[in-house]
Amino acid sequence: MKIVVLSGGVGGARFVQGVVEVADPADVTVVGNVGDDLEVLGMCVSPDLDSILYALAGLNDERRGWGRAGETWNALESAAALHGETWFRLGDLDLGLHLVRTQALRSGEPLSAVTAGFVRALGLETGLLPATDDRLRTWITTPEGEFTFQDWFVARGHRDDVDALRFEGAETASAAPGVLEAIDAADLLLLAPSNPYVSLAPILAVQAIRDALEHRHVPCVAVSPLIGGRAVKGPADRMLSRLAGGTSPAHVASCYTGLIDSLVVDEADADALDGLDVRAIVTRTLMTGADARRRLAETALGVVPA
Ligand code: FO1
Repeated sequence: MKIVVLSGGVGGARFVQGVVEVADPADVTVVGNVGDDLEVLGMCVSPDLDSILYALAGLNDERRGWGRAGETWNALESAAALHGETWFRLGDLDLGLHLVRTQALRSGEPLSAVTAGFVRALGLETGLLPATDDRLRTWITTPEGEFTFQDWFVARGHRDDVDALRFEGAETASAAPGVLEAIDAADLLLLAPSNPYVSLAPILAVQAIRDALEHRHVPCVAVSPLIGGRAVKGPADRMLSRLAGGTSPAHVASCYTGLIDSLVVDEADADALDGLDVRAIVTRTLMTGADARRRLAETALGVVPA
């Protein structure tokens, strides 16, 4: 069964790990968000693609959710001593990847080709594609002004309420090579339990990807990132309250109108299915460890008979 997963970083990467553990990894293609990408100390950083890459390769820091296990921070400390910028923490192991990517991008290689090179180098069978090779950046409008995604998320600790989002470059962005072909060939489409506004909306803002999902001939299943109406981590619940008017499964599904057939929701939300206009699949969604993430992936895959 061929599967395409649209995913953001941390929570999405954990889910993707579960999917490749219960399906043939070679049959899975992950399309990652690039709206969070930024330049730090001259390095081109793609946090969500990297979280997925590290998770697939088993190099990820499970507890932190981003970056590499066993990381050290010597380069960052050296930069700090020289009054360099350190608000966005790049570890020593992580830096190697950013160096290679930055050189390749500056020499004109597209992000999809650079990412495919990393997948090959790490011996992975799963496809990992950026949503687009074009420049697409998420901007967050708050009562304090408009900020780039990482300024708002990391530097300001996502404390400001969000009034609106803007995906710079999305109007003219094309899907990266392979994305539409993978969607077209898929037997199942999955939306990872990522933040609908800042992780999945930038992918869906690429019109050709949205169109491909709208015109799908196979089931599309989203996994809600909320448990009992609360985010496990991060600002998804606050954003849903403010931008969608609530945190029920119906509010989550309203972010994906016309794009999904089923929503996987936690048992804690089983009593709050009023107004949900897609099929609900109720299970335990907290990915506490390898078993839990595999069970969640199996439930999502269960929509298509084996
Ligand atoms: N998140 C933080 O909260 N603080 C950081 O300093 C930070 C550094 C970082 C470096 C590389 C990387 O791949 C991810 C990093 N993240 C950091 C995570 C990232 O900002 C977000 O989790 C994602 O962009 C949201 O999906």
